[in-house]
Amino acid sequence: MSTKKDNFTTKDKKFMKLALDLARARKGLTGDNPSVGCVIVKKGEIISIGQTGYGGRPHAEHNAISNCFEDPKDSRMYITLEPCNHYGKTPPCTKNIIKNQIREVYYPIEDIDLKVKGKSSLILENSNIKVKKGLLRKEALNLYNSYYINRKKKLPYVIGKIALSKNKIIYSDTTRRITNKISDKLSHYLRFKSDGILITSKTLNIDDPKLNCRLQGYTKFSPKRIILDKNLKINLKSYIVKSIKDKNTIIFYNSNNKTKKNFLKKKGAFLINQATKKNENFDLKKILKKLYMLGIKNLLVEGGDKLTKSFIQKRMFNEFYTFKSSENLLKENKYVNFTSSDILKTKYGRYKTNFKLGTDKITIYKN
Ligand code: AOF
Ligand code: ZN
Repeated sequence: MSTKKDNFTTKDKKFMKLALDLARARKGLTGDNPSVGCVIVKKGEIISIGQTGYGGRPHAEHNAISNCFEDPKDSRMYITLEPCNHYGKTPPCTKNIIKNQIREVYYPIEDIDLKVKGKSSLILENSNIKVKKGLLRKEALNLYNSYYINRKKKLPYVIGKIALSKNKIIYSDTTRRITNKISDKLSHYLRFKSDGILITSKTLNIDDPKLNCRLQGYTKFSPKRIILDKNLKINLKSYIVKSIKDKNTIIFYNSNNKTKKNFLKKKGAFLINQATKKNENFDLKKILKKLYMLGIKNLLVEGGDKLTKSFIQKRMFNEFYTFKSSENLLKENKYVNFTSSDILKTKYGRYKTNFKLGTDKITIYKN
């Protein structure tokens, strides 16, 4: 049965939705490559599924074809993105599709990569394969928003996150924990989906954070740690410094402190001497450009108040999460307020979603 509007059947939508779910699940874990999902259907039954491999290869179509439990000859393939048609690090998926005599190929949108864009349908149709485009297009565009930002702007997709109490305190030296354990799981999920996590040396020295992903079994997906440390004030006894190895830590600095530089380099940190104007902080846009070049396609910013504000003011977060507890924190001893509530509304007021995790309220603002 096809719906009037778009000529796709309910079943088509179901299969493409599954392919999109597969792609979404692998999102953030495919490096330079977009995460693609693929479902192969024969006589109305699913005979295989596939996702882009960790790090970006093999491609989803290759994985799906290899995993078929029936000959894919005369089957229909649902892919979340135009299949590639070029020799990159892997051979063209179109060739694999033709070789396996797949009869019909459905994909919602074209690839933005100019090596690929718009050429696949002709290649497939020349081999008598029926191609249908546009199925769940809106959902696919939404999924590949970060890929488009990466490729078009040469910038990482940036997610910001802050935890605050009901009375908007983000740090108190009397109570360290602000939000609950379920919220913790979501923040670690955000780390799992990111290639890099950015903080300042000021936050590092106050909090001594671990910055890793502590979802059980997923620690190996912890993001690279990126520290903004203009004057190389990083505490050498901190957890982050102690756990530096194999360039898992990128430090931006602008200082002549040779002893500290050599110490950090020897430990295995990746040091970047980033010029700044006198008495000014780093140009965040330049930092993001460098990070993109270094392979950071999805960046999580777990800033303090100041860094977060700079990102909000420049609308440099693509998404921003607030994790708000239902409890007030005492304004005693040392504490830090979140000072960006108003500016957040003016800069990001248009698109936001709310939901509850236990008694915590999560709000996602979108650019
Ligand atoms: C697909 N399926 O799962 C993905 C695709 O260097 P290569 O061979 O890996 O090619 C990289 C390009 O392939 C990448 O820039 C993007 O255009 C496309 N990604 N294509 O058919 C996939 N991830
Ligand atoms: Zn491919």
